[in-house]
Amino acid sequence: MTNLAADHMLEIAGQFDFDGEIISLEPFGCGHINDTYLVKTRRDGRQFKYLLQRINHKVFTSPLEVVSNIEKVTSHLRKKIAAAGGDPSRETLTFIATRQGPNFYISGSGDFFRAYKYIDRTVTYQSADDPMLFYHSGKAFGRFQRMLADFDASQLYETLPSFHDTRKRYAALMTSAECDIKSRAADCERELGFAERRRDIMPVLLELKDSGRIPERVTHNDTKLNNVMLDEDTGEGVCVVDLDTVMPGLSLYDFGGSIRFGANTAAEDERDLSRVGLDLELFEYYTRGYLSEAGEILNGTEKDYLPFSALLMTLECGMRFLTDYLDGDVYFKTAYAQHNLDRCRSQFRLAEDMERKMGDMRLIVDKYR
Ligand code: GN1
Ligand code: MG
Repeated sequence: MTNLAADHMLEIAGQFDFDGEIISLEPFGCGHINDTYLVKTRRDGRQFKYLLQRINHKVFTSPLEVVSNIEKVTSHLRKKIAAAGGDPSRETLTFIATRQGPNFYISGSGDFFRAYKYIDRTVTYQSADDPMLFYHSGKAFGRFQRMLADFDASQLYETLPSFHDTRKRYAALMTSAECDIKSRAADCERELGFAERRRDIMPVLLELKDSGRIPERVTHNDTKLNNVMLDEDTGEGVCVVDLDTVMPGLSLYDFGGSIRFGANTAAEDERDLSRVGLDLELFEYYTRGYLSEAGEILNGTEKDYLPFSALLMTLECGMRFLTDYLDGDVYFKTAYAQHNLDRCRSQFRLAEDMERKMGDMRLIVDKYR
């Protein structure tokens, strides 16, 4: 961050009702969409930490609706956590209001900011080197799902319409390939063919929802391992974060999304495809943790489709990266020219491995359902 940008951010941070005087402000985390900063303050010799975020309003075109969804969901969670004897200020997100009152600030340039209390003594991981960490993330997302099971999904805005509509994601990919505005489609013939051969499975979860076999729920929709804060000493799940995409959705989006990111033997953007694959041990740890919390609220069809959801969410993510590559990298942050194409290739390799291991995944789910 340049000094000028730092000055600007300090001015923005000054709008929020943080406790004490700001002593530092640093870029934080590694999200692909929003910009996050860690703010430290001091009062009477005590230090406090906060997260300040700029919401990407090209992606979230109605940031007020995003904030409203999070207010409703966290206040529901707060009650549930307190009733269970937990600590709501640690186990769910707490907004820090602006000095004017609302939980957001719109800067002169039209940028949209909000701030949260930082959750102390927790850590996040990009990969589960110890499978128990993944078990604990499964428990945390399972508990999140269970605590929201009685929340009326129709109270929430659909802030990113059709976010996990895999039929539309597939159609969008084909449109981008046809328009080919960056003349990149020729580099991706193999990847486009890979998606095309799987066209028939795109509507499977949507059809289950439409026929009433699986219910619409309140879901997180971006259940990456790095979106759960784990206790730095015990490794246990403390708080599910990044609630921007909380919307009506399917439990299977959340389970599948977690497996896609966390049970991969390599990183999401690994270029050496021989390293990419589904780690069945990690799959088992997550499934065990997740079902120990969410098992009682899921119906039989939801459980039947857990392994399939991992495949479909991985395909979806690969298609989204490929679409963005074809469109000229306008959605996801990228670190180099072919980053989105590499991400797509890696996701498709993982999807292929999941297809091979579908039977093994089913046997594992059967042990814990
Ligand atoms: C984005 O910003 P981040 O990293 O939390 C994306 C997710 C993708 C993910 C892929 C709003 O999440 O849907 O699965 O990248 N978020 C949005 O890593 O599109
Ligand atoms: Mg995130």
